[in-house]
Amino acid sequence: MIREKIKLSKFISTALRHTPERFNLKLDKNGWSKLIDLLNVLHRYDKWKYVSENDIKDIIKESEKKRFEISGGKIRALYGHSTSKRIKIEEKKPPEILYHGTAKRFIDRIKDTGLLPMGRQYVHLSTDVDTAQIVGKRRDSKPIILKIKSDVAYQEGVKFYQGNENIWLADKIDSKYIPPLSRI
Ligand code: HQG
Repeated sequence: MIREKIKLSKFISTALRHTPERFNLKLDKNGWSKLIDLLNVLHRYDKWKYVSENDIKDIIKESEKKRFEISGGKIRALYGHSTSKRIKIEEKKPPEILYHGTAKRFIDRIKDTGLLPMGRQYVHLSTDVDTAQIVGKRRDSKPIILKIKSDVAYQEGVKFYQGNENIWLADKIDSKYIPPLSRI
């Protein structure tokens, strides 16, 4: 994807995941904002004056990750939120195993406290090792990939939510669901 589109995608992520109030953008309880409102925010900036609904649709189509969803004149981020008001995502039964890519330096703490949402509203998990590698590489050139026994956690009452095809969310993952806390 070209640089301008990556920048635009990052800007939309900031607005829909982190600081909608900074742009006077209203998100409903499921994280939806009116697409026209987002376009109006973008059009306040010289560099985004040209942006149309189709440009945003192209970004969603061309991105290697499905970060946003458009439906009925509305748009929302599918995961990654850190807004003060928690975004409600539908609960769902997860696949048997999920993965989490992280930095070596976090492993001891994860062993103690389990996986926590940290700066976001949910813990982010991946359906496959490749996706987990990409996530982990943001923080460590040789990330550790943790395997999560999501089926056992789910049976024991841990809630899971689906972000997109490859990304699942959870409130907290206790370390007892992450054995043997080793590399794959
Ligand atoms: C770590 C991006 C210490 C956790 C990505 C991670 C993903 C702990 C970091 C999505 C911990 C939080 C989310 C504990 C967790 N002690 N460290 N108890 N529990 N951590 O960015 O999962 O490209 O909030 O391992 O690709 O890295 O923006 O979460 O390293 O899909 O669309 O604390 O964001 O998506 O970091 O990434 P993050 P994440 P986009």
